[in-house]
Amino acid sequence: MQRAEPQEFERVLSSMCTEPHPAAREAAERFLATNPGDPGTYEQVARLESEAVEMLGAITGLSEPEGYVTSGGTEANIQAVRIARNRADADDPNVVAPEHAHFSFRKAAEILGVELRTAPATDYRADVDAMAELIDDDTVCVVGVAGTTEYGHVDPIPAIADLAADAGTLCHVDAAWGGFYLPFTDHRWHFGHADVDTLTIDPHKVGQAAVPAGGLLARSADLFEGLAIDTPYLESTSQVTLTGTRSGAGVASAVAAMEALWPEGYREAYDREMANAEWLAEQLAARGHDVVGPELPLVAADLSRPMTAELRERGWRVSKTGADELRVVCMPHVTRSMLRSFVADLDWY
Ligand code: 0PR
Repeated sequence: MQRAEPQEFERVLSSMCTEPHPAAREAAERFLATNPGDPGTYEQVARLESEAVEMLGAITGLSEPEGYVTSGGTEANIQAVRIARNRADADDPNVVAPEHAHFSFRKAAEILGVELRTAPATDYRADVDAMAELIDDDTVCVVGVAGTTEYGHVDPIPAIADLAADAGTLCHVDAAWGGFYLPFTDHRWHFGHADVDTLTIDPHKVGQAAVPAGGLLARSADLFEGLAIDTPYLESTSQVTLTGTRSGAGVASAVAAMEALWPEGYREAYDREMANAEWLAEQLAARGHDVVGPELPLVAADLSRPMTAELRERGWRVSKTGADELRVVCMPHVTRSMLRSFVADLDWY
């Protein structure tokens, strides 16, 4: 059998994953056979997980962070909804989110038997008044997105947190993708800026850790209590995670990446990727395309005709928004010279 190789990143413009930092790659390999799901047995990786949570807390304005390294943003969002559902005493629980909330909330709703109510957005951002209209006595959680999947926009998190507080529900922020960019912007998005209860931030996206390494944080330990399941035969007697055996490689690589990059390396990445996104937006606008953003390093553009198929023929991995716009995610592996040859290919058609 031929040795299989992963894809090259040189034409990947559609992904929210990226080449891991070299230190993250090395740490992942060292911890491949460890299981943070059994902290009594795998003590070193359990300690590393505490370090990961500490560092994620530093990034998100939380001085005594509670949380764990999830399998990704999907698990973190499911667990945030689970926390909210279990904590509330609602007969027919619902979650209120903007329409652009990631599809993982639809999975959460289905699995947990919670109704997902989505409100229309204005200018690609959550419309707080429209969200307010959907809240009732059975609302258990109000969601804001800090770095949307399709456009990279940031919802007005303080206003959403106020809405949640007024309704007596939890406020969850999904910063799965945006969380490692936002510290270098003026946006108000984290625990230190608003009464946020839970937050998703994924090291395996902009954090440059190996896959799988997502992150779920909570303002206080009691929020996790409602998730605890007894694990009688393990040395640790309860578990709050969704999965059992978990990736020690993900945990170790998250710590290694954050130690190497927080904060200066991430700041440099933000500056570089934002400059690339702005450059691409200008190039597309100069060619007469309607461009959305960039608010964070993600550009969406309504090309005069659909070209995704031709671009894919030429090896580009590009994605589309729900409204059929071209969507380019300027991740760390996306260089200016890649974008130059991408634009040259667009001109060719
Ligand atoms: N929340 C937000 C805001 C996201 O953008 C994503 C994923 C998630 C949650 C879920 O995270 P996990 O995929 O880690 O569970 N956003 C990307 C998307 O759905 C994920 C992705 C990553 C897609 C790499 C493609 C790809 O190559 O588009």
